[in-house]
Amino acid sequence: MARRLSITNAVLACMDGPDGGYGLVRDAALLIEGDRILSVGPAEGADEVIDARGRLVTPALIDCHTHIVHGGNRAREFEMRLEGASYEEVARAGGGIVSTVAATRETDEARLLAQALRRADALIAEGVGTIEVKSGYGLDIETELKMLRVARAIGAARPVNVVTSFLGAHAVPKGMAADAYIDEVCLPALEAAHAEGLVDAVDGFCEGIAFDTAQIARVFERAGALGLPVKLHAEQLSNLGGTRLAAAHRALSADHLEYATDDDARAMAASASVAVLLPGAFYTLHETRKPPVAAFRNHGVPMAVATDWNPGSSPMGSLLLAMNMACTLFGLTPAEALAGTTRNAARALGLADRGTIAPGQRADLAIWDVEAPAELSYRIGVNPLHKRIFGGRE
Ligand code: DI6
Ligand code: FE
Repeated sequence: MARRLSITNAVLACMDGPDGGYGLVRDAALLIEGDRILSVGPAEGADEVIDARGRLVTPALIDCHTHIVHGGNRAREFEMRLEGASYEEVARAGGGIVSTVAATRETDEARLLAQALRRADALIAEGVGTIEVKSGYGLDIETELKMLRVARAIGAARPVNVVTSFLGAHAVPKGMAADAYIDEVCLPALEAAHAEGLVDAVDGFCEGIAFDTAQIARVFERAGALGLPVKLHAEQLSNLGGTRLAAAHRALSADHLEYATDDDARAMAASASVAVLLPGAFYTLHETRKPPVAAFRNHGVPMAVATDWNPGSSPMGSLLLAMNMACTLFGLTPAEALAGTTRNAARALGLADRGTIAPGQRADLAIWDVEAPAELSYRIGVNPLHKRIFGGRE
C-alpha cells in the first residue's frame, strides 16, 4: 500500500464550492495516499502526520501563463519606455520580443535551464505546484524545440509539474513576411515539437504587432489536426476578434482580454473557455483599459490569474502579487483571485485532477501562515507560505 500522510487541525479552502467561494472547512483533516487525496475528514491509519495547527491549507497554486524560459533581459527597454517610447514603438524599433529572440537563440540549453530554474524556484517558494511554460522566443524550428525541451527539463529537475504551450506564432522574425513565417517555420516547428512529445497546447499572439485572425486560424487548424488544444493571447492592445476565433476553436483559454467586449465574453461562455487575466502586463504597460470582469461574471466565464512572467511586458516573479493586482487593479474579490490561481487555472490548462481539494485530486497543497484566505491577496510582496506538499510529499 502506498504511503499515507495525514494533515490535521487544518482550515481547508477546498475551492470546490458550487458558488465559486472558498469551500471552507474548519477543524479539518485530510488523508493522502501516494500522490492523491484519499479523503477529507477523519484521517486514521496514516504513516505520517502533519499538524497544521489551525493554518490555512489550499490547493497548491497554479501559474497558468508564463514565459519563464527565455534568454537575456529587457531592462534597457524598460528605461526606453520610461523615457517615453510606447510598447509598439519599442517593438517596431527592433526591440521588444525580437530582441529576446536573439538572446534566446544565443543561449545554450544548459544556461537557459539554469536561468529558468531560478524563476521556477521563486514560484515554487510561493506554493506553486504547476507551471505553464510557453515557447515563442525562438521563431525558428531549432530554438522553439530547444525552449520546449528546457521547459520539460524544469519539471524533471524540480518537484513541480510543467505544462507546455507551443507559441511559435508569437512574433514575426526579422526579414520574413508573417504568412511565409507561419507556413515555413511555425507549422513545421509545431509538427516537429509535437512529434517529440513537447507540446501540451498551442498558443498564439493575435495582435497588430503579431498575427491576424486568419494566420492564427491556420495554426489552430493544424493544432486541431494533431489533437492539441488551443489558447490565445487575445485583445491585449486592441480588439482584432481573437477571442471569438479562440472560442470557435473551443480554446482552453483566452488571455489578457483588456479590449474584449461583452460579445466576446458571451462567446467564451458558450465555448467554456477560461479568461486568463494578466495584471502584471497591464501594470507594466501602463494600460488603462481593464478586462471586462463584470461581463465575465454575468456570462459565467471562469476567470484565472497568472504572472505572464516574461522579460518584456511582465517581468513579474510572484503569483501572489498577481493575485493582489487582480484585486486592486481589476476588482476581483480575493475569493475570485484564489479560484483564479487554483481551480480556474487548472481549467485553463485542461487539467481536471488539481486546483481543488477533494478525494481523487492530486495531493498538491499549500499550507499558509494566515488565518483567512483573503490574506493571500491582501498583502503586497509578502510570502506567508509555511509548507508546500507536492504529489503527497513535503
Ligand atoms: N503578450 C505579452 O504580453 C507578451 N507576449 C505576448 O504575446 C510580451 C512578450 C514580450 O514582450 O517579450
Ligand atoms: Fe504571454
